[in-house]
This record gives sequence, C-alpha cells and structure tokens, in this order.
Amino acid sequence: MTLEALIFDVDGTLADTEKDGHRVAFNKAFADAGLDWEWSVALYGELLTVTGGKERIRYFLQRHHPDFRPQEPLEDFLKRLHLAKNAHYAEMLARGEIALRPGVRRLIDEARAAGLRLAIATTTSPENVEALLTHAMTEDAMDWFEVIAAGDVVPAKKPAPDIYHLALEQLGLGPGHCLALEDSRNGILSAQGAGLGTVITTNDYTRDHDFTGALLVVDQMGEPGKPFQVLAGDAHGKSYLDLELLRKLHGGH
Ligand code: XBP
Ligand code: MG
Repeated sequence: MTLEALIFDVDGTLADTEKDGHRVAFNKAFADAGLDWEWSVALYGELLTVTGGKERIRYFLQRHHPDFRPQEPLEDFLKRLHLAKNAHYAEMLARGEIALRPGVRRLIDEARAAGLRLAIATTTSPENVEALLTHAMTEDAMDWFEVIAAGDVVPAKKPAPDIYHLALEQLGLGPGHCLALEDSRNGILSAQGAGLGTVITTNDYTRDHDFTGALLVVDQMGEPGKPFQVLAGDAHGKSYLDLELLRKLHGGH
C-alpha cells in the first residue's frame, strides 16, 4: 500500500507546547481570575493524563479542590477560564515564545515537495492550531494541511480514536495509506484505535510512556547533524526522521 498522507498530532509533537505554553497560560488565567492555583511542572505532568483543557481543569478540581464551587454553573466557569487560558496561549505564540521541535519543518517541507497529503488530528482547539501554525511554522501554514481535525468536534477526545477517524474520513483514505506522528500514550492509543501505524517523538513528559506497537520511538525527529536517540524500533540506520525512513516504516507495517 502506498503512503499518501501524514497525520500530525499538535501538542508535544509539532512543538513543546505543554510545559512552557499551555501550563504557563493556565496559570496566568488562574491569576487573572483571582484563583491561587499554580500548576507546577510536576503537577501538570499528572494532569496531562487527562486530554483537553476544560476536562483537565475539571479533573484538577475533583482531585485537588473537591469543595470548590464557582459562582456560576461549572460548565460556564470551565469554558470562561479555558477561553482566558487560550487568549494567553495565543499571545505567547504571537510573541514568538514557542518554536517548532527539531526536524518538524524539514519533514513537512520534504513531504510537501514529494506530494504527500498533510493532516492534523489534535485534542486542542482549531484556534490554537492556527495560532501555532501561523506563528511557529509560517503565515500560510494553515493551507499546507488539507484536513485539520481539532477540538470538540468529536464526542470523545484522545485516547478515543474519534479524531483520527474524522481525519481519515475527511482525507477519504483508509488507515493503511497514512501514518500518524504522535508524542504520548493517549495519542498512540487514539491513532492505533483508528488502525494507523504510528511514529513517536517523545518529550520530557512522555519519555516513560508505554508505546507498545509504535513503528518507531525516538526522542525527536532530529536533523542532519542533530541525531535522534532511538528508544524503540528499527531506525534503518538513519539518524533523523525523513520521508525515506517513514516509507520504510510504513512498508514494514
Ligand atoms: C494535547 C491536549 C490539549 C492541550 C491543551 O492535545 O491534551 O488539551 O494540552 O489544549 P494533542 P486545550 O496532543 O492531541 O494536540 O486547552 O486547547 O485542550
Ligand atoms: Mg500530543
């Protein structure tokens, strides 16, 4: 089966958005709202087991502030706080504070030049995807991705396969013609649930996750002269992730 499309996760895969992006933005939104909550790097690692910003705040309240009662219905409170967080996140991106991970731009340029189709399957909102792509990739990067499956458009977020099912449906392709690029346990469960072969680039939060069944697990995509570290799988003698390696991984799966 030919490889026709690459489907990218966003947070943690395209950029290290969690520790220095979303986490910091959540804390700013809490401070703005007069809440004395502070999500440390370690606590945020625990909270990341829950995908989705609103869902993450709800989980935090259940576990750490079970007696907290907002002055408005909980759903409205979560929505408002989450919007405030995303406003801070967008501002951070506009200030150029978050860059793409090594090798991402190179791989995407190579895939585009080779005529591969590109898609996104993420838990975060379409607005956050747009902010990241336009500020960290390039101004018209939204046009590079034929399909952007994002946010609350599906009933269940990752690790459910819904968002990948939606991306495949919109691409009009079966999973055998695509590969997913992910960074987390919830991400690989979602991609594999939709029948996709998956390549993992880990980050500080996900290095120890269980990536059983991944085609390859590396610590980054790497660049010529900036090799990745292979954590599991066969890198076919390569030191960075390129199309040739992706095609080999795809062919063997
Ligand atoms: C990662 C997530 C998101 C982000 C925060 O999604 O779980 O919740 O942490 O973004 P993915 P939101 O790895 O699938 O891109 O606050 O917009 O949910
Ligand atoms: Mg991710």
